Amino acid sequence: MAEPAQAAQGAAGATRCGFVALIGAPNVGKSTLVNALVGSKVSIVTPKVQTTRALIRGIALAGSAQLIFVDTPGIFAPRRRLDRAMVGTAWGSAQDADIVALIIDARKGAADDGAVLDRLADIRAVKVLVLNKVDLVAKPTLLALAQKLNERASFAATFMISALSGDGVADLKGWFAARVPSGPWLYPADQISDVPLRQLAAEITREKLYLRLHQELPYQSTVETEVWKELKDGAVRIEQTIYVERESQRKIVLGKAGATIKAIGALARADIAAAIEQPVHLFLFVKVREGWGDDPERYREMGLEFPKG
Ligand SMILES: Nc1nc2c(ncn2[C@@H]2O[C@H](COP(=O)(O)OP(=O)(O)OP(=O)(O)O)[C@@H](O)[C@H]2O)c(=O)[nH]1
Ligand SMILES: [Mg+2]
Repeated sequence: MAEPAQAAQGAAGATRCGFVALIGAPNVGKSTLVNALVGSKVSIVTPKVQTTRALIRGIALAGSAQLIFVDTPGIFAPRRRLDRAMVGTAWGSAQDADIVALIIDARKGAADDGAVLDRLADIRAVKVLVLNKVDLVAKPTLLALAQKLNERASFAATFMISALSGDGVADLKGWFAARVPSGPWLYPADQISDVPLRQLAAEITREKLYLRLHQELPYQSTVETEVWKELKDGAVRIEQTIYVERESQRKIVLGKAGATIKAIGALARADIAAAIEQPVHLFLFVKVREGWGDDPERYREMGLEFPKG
């Protein structure tokens, strides 16, 4: 009798498996698209730029293919050390992928993407162009944009999708599945992400921080899970620290009589509980850690390489 794992994969040698890196400017919808392709929320999404900081792998099956989608931080002109780490990690994943999908916000056009397009020429992977947010744009504008971008770089195909509504996502996934190389699956059939639960929980809290706080503050904060304790009643006790740069920022995160942190905690707790399918007791602490953006340990916690100099 066949092993269940083999049965799921079909005849030996018939499987495919590959890495698809999604790159593009901040806020174009890369994380929304990874979540849509996986069919589950593995990467956080906010209306703010520079939400994703490290590589998040979302894993999906399509027929006999296992697709490993690599969500990357948006590519932009980096200023701070953290920015450099984020942009560097995005390009690194493009170098390693079998397929690179350049995601463009169709509403904005390609104004921000000149530098990305130039550098794309050095990437050996198969390249596809994905115009996202087509729900916001008229058809003639889309066709003109597709033509312009295809003149700038060599793409194997162009897709027009809405990651938000799901329009065109299944076609895109099918295209990837047909083109990743033959080979064994790298992850168990039921795995949808490589993000450890502690990190996922920290990311969810960071999403709520981004949604709740304004201007520069979200960018000057980071979240770490310090304690993860399974309780006898089946619930989990999670303690997290939100690091900020200054005392004035700590006060804003706490809010009047702790109202802001309470609201962030309530939203995060609900989402973490839904993600891990367990009741959660969430405890948030806010600490000032001046210069955390230059502390190698914080980068290790985020899964980023620490850029020197
Ligand atoms: N209308 C519309 N909005 C979208 C679509 N896809 C994403 N968005 C929105 O665009 C915003 C940014 O989405 P993200 O998925 O966080 O973008 P990202 O490219 O991962 O951004 P960074 O992580 O900052 O690089 C969010 O408010 C999304 O809801 C789409 O197809 N249509
Ligand atoms: Mg993102």
